[in-house]
Amino acid sequence: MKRDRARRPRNATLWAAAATFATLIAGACNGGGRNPVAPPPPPPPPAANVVEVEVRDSLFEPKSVTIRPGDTVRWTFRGSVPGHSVRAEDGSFNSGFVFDRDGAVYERTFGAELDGQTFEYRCVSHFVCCAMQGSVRVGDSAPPPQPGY
Ligand SMILES: [Cu+2]
Repeated sequence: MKRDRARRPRNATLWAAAATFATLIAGACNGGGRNPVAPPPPPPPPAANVVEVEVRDSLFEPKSVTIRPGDTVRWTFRGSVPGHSVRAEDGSFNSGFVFDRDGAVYERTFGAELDGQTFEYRCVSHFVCCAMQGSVRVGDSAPPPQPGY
């Protein structure tokens, strides 16, 4: 039968050829003889992060932060005079006057959909007198802020 002939070559030459072919195929498939172990899975994406900004009397420190998409910015009051705020120039976020005591916090998460955007913000009380302003750049492709932010 045709099927039997394909399975059992009739002589040693055919067996040798078959063995050589099998070795070549195996080598091609497992990287030339290395142990054929599956590659490790890709590393998980880095966990979302909290980036700290201090709200001091008349300034934000650091003034500008660059974060990864999905990160949260946490503004923490470390001043002595209450009455500060964090208000985005585009209106997308506004803390109100939450910084009424040392350690008071306002947080905002900048999701993946904001990748590549820059958010400039101000303290509404101390923008004119003290240029109390800052910026959040989401992702490395986000443009630099306007001067002063
Ligand atoms: Cu202020």
